[in-house]
Amino acid sequence: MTATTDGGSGTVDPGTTAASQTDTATTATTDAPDVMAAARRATDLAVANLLARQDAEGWWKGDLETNVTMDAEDLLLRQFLGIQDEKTVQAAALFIRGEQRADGTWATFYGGPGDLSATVEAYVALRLAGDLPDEAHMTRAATWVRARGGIAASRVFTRIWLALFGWWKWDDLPELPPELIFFPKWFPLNIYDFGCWARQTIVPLTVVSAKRPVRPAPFALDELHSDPRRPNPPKRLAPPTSWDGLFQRLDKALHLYHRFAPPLVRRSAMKAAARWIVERQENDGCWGGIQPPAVYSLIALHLLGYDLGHPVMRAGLESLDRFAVWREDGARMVEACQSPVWDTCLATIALADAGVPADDPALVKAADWMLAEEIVRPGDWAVRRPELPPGGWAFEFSNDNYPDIDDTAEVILALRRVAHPDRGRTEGAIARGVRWNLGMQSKNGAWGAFDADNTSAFPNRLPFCDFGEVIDPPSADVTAHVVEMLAVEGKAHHPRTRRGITWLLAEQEDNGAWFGRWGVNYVYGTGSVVPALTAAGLPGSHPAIRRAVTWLESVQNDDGGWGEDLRSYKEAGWAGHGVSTASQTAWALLALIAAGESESKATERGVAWLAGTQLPDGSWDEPHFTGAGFPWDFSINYHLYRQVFPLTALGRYVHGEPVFPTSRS
Ligand code: R01
Repeated sequence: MTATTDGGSGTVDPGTTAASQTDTATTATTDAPDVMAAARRATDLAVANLLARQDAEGWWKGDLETNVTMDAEDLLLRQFLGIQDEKTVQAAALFIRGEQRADGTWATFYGGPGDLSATVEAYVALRLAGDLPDEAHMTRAATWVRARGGIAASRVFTRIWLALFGWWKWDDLPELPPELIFFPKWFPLNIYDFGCWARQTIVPLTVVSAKRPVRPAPFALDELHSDPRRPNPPKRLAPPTSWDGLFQRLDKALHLYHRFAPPLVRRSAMKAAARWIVERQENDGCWGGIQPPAVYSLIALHLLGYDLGHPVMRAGLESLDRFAVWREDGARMVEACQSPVWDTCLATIALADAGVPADDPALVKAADWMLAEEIVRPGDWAVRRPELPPGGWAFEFSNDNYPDIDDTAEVILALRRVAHPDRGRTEGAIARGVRWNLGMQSKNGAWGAFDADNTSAFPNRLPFCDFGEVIDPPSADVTAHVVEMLAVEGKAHHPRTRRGITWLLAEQEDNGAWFGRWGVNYVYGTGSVVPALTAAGLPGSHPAIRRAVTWLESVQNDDGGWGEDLRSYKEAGWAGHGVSTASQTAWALLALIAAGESESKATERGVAWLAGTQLPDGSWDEPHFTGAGFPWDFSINYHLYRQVFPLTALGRYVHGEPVFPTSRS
């Protein structure tokens, strides 16, 4: 039996996923007692597997797999600074070569289409590592790139990297001046209008693109232009009355400004940007716990005169090495960021809901570690909420400037499941986290990931911002996690919780699902919202929940599992459709169980799929990417999702709804 991949509309081509399908045949006709027995066995195996993966310090962390632009940009940075060493370069090249597909391209997620920017960057990285343009794998890549419009058609970030080496003209890139740093926080396009990940990337890039450095490369790249004599064919401007046309003309004005900017203003803008960047370096040397800002901050500071021996630079460069995962085959993979807090709270929830006692040493140790990770000082979020006292959690090891609302909600839900001996300490941390999350509610009643009211339409309009998300508006998945947490904290009737619920109910799609901003996709959104609504007291019979159940049942695969292809972010027909995966099956089950459907046929078949696809060591395989960094543009395979979510779903199937030993509700 194979999974349903037909999106149910004429626009999809199920044939294109055939190659990536895994054969996970399970029986759909098992009796309920057998399913329960299989679920118990699977739960015990999965608990043992997860417990064995806990670090001695109490945290869990799965690899965070993204795509080869991370690895390529890491090599390009080393080349630019002149600090490349042969071992690193060759290990990275080994990884990049291993990710290339038969058609010569690189994708940004498993089974995805070739991505022009990723293919250009990977190709250049391999050339830096010594691969020659006439080798078969390189020719295949270059031919494909030329057919797709060449370098000129790649994203702005890719062309900035190429400009650093003289492979692209700085003047042929959109402008974003460093004077942006002077815009007050009420002015359109001030840096706090950008989502925090984009803000941290853009501030150093304004410095780099004002400096326009060129460090000539050891080879030319003509083979990546569709027409090497005209590397940048002119594009037609949109009419001046359209948003696109308006911002294209703004960009022309900014190019003019680049030539005539008063040197004094420029110099003080550069200085302000440098100060802003240095102030945001974390104790472990990184920036925001994510790789791209670190890479661009190091280049910007270097251009502003920080030599490689400067403590800021030294710590920054050392922090980059910690993003590298060395694999058994000698390949070196660069993580975009690391997820220890997120993985630890999700693992704690999974183990507790699977019946591990609340005072088990493993859970107490995890709680101890999470308590020590609490962030007790203000960060960039305070620009919009200056009166709000701090108290929350970030996703990564070191990211004190950017706690996020999602992690804070889930950490509280995890801490509530543990009987930590220091009750006062736990209560204090939870109380501060609840207060912080309540205060971070956006005007519309919902919650974004890092900031309140980060909803300006302008950043996305800039020609500079042609990749990913650059703002952080409220989403259904984050809002659901906050609502669930507030309900468990006895605040289901708090006016802010009620506004969140109202927003969620209004946000439900016509088909009964909710959009998944940080997980793929409607299965994640629906799997987050339904348990939140029922935790807040909505009965399983509520029409919104009935419609969600009907939708989930309508997209269940023939094999009993659920899966959703990343193309659901682009084509409506793919909503809820794709090869069954462990994490997505678990999300659907979490919704069904919360809706009171534990004994339904759909739930039983889903549980049977999980039990039937579990590996002998208690884990699951999951090559498909089910995490979203930016919908479609930047996808994440969280390597622990395949473990924590199935275990949570199985645990709730076996033991019923979660228990909160210390809850006040
Ligand atoms: C990136 C980039 O690499 C990147 C890396 C990580 C994130 C955002 C949010 C969270 C927290 C975790 C990681 N939660 C809300 C998620 C919960 C599941 C975002 C981006 C790429 C390009 C640019 C990330 Br430009 C900037 C950063």
